[in-house]
Amino acid sequence: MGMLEGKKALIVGVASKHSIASGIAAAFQREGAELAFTYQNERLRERVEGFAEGWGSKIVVPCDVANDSDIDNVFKELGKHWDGVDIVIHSVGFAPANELAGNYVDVTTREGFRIAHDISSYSFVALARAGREMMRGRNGSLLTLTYLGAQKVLPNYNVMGLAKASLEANVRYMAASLGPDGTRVNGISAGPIKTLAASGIGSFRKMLSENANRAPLRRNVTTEEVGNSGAFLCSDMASGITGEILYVDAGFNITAMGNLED
Ligand code: NAD
Ligand code: 0WE
Repeated sequence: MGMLEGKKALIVGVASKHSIASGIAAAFQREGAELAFTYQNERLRERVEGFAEGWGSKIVVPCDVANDSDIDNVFKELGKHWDGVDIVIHSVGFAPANELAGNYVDVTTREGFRIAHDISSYSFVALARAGREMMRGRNGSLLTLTYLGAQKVLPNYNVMGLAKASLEANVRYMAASLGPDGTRVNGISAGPIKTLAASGIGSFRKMLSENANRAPLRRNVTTEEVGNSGAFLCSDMASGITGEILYVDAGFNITAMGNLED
């Protein structure tokens, strides 16, 4: 029997087959979960509907997380299909592109800071509040995706590092708030993966090879590996884990320096 048999999961953040959310969806389907999806805008609608069908789901709802009524509407729509929700996956992050290149102090603006924190961190607690009643008392769990840039300085990650630091604190405050409902809240800090969100980043290829060379496993991680770890964290196998950030990064975060092999 699958690890997520009988669980109903909402997945926010599928944009392509390379999305981390797609790796999560594939693992969740394999483990027996029933799935529902959101898409950010009309441009992504048909694509996400097609993916959903492939994962055996007919529940596909629009949701721009910048919009309060979109967030409320997601759970209204889910209520038409399901009597409750067990899992919410938040795999969304955004900052204006011009803030993700160049010297941090020079390129960071009030508006870019606001947008990065709104889309990448506030949206997680907003989804949790909108879904709270449907999740209560089901041993449910919420999961978000974060990055090492929350904890350590990395070139060009800039204001996204602050937004991810906020998101990781959000995981802890949400875990304390929702614990009495029986709902767990965790994050996965994934190593770098070539997704759409990474495709606009100059020198991402170089980052990937530097990462692989320094990581204890001497390689990068895949969306499948992040999906499998997500399935564990959202399953009853992880019933004692909440407020935690789990690194799924081939061990990169434990190192202080690259290995000295050429
Ligand atoms: P992706 O581009 O496939 O996914 C990002 C998603 O965010 C897209 O589906 C996009 O539609 C959605 N999104 C952005 N703004 C939104 C809005 N206003 N409303 C609704 N949805 C919105 O890229 P990904 O790498 O799969 O990113 C998923 C998560 O993983 C992000 O939080 C990212 O920060 C995190 N992450 C990525 C990496 C990496 O190297 N790719 C590493 C660690 C963490
Ligand atoms: O969290 C991320 C991606 C964040 C992201 C990416 C974009 C590109 C397109 C947020 N907003 C935008 N806005 C856009 O317009 N990652 C962990 C992947 C990533 O992004 C980086 C990285 C890594 C790794 C940006 C700079 C440096 C390293």
